[in-house]
Amino acid sequence: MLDKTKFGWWKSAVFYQIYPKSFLDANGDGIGDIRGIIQKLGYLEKLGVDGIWLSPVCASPQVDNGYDISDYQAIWPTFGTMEDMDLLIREAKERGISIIMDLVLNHTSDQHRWFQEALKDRENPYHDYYVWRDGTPDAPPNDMQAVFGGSMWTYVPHLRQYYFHQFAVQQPDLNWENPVLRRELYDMIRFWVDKGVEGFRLDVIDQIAKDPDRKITGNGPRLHEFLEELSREAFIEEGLVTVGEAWGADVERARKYSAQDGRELSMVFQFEHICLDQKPGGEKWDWIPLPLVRLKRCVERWQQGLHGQGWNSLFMNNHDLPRIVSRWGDDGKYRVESAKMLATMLYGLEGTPYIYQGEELGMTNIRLPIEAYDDLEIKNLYAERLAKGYGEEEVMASIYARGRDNARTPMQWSAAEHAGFSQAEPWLPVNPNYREINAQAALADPGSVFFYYQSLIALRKCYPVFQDGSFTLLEPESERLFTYTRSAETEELLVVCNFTGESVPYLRPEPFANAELLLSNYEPAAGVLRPYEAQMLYRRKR
Ligand code: TEU
Ligand code: CA
Repeated sequence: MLDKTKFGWWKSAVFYQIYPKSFLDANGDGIGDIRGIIQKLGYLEKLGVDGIWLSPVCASPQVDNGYDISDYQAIWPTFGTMEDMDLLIREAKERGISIIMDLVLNHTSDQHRWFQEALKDRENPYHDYYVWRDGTPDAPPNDMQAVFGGSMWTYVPHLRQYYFHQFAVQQPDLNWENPVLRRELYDMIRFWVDKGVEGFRLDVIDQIAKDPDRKITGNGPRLHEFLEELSREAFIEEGLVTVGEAWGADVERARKYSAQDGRELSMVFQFEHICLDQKPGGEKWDWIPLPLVRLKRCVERWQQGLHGQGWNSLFMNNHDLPRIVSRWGDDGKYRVESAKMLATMLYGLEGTPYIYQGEELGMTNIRLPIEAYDDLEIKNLYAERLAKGYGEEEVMASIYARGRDNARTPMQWSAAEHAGFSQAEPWLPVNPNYREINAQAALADPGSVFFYYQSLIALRKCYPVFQDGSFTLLEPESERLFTYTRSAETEELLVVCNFTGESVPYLRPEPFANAELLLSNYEPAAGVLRPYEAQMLYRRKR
């Protein structure tokens, strides 16, 4: 059992991300809820995870599915009550599962009381909780473009000012230069710690030190000063696990974020690896086939760059990303084999792994008619690119491959109607492949992706080399195989992954000729790796 009061307990932990809206609907309104999560704690305990990263459950008008918070200390009624949240925290803890809350500290909803006060007049005490610039209706302060499209500036006529928003118009940025605001945020965090929350995921945390006059959003000048204050004032207990979402992180910055001295965070989500299949000079919607050699070099840099100097998170899925088995595996003939191969590649690495709901079932992307999509980012992209003259087929291809709703279709629990997610029509269509791909079928099949993940999670707790072995990339130039070792003083791991749908000749390095096979997605055959074959081998050095 992990001692979660101790700094660093997360180094041998595996976390599971739940997108509450799509996890399980317990009250039959077609939307997932907290009672639904409580019903599935046994499932998560069986999988063997140590914590749940809960995407936002706080009060929100749901413009960005909860990443637009209107009250940090209230639960969105459709998700349930504060009593439900208290029960979830308690029931999870009884199963050795920590609740890690998603904190959105960069912005609020425009329906938040603070922003409604700020709109009243320039002298209102809450006005300076946000970022304002004087101006005239026809001339925003500069040409910065928001992540979800349009200008980053929105004009408020009665104030004759613009307010700044890196995301949607309904997500005004908070002004972290204001110490009174910062104190309010720290007090709010302590409210959740006092309720038994044992960690936090920090939404776009590298964007809080924005400096719009210099067109800076990520990695602003006071960022690490703010993070150190946040850690000092709010993340007081050394056992609190904190993971920052940092799209702009490189290895050097990540060393600062995750220096294992508690000054800032436990780790960050960096995105360099997951952006490698983005067309150079393009947006996220323009992609290229996975450049495997570049992926291997990227992983090598992050593994070696943080070894003994920081801590990696390990993920390839989340609520903003298409499903990895469709993206870098094969969601057709070799769906199970490739899902297991991708997991093997990830779980042999140094860092804390994060499973995104449904990843443990090998859930796949979906193709919907444009009117069925929910995500504002998809809708804005569709309108923007059609207006720019892109063909509809090309725009839909981008949405099918890269849209966030790929990850947000309801969790597939069984072959029952609506995949057992709800008794009612779900808020977003269920993937039609739920009849074959669902938890009930997986739990009845010893060869399922679920039991493969369960084995990987268990293995990581058995051998110290998973936590502290140094990383060495083998066959760096291979365009088909990703093989590496993790070496500790007395033990060594060899991870072998065939990233292609063809068989590839393969001979194990001599030291591993008689190594113990910890896990594989095939019955191994001498001298060859079958399509998407993965092997995890272990040897004692002496
Ligand atoms: O995401 C940050 C973010 O920039 C992503 O939205 C990403 O840029 C985009 O999805 C590219 O596809 C965080 C949350 O994870 C995301 O769900 C929120 O929409 C966003 O912040 C605003 O809070
Ligand atoms: Ca519900």
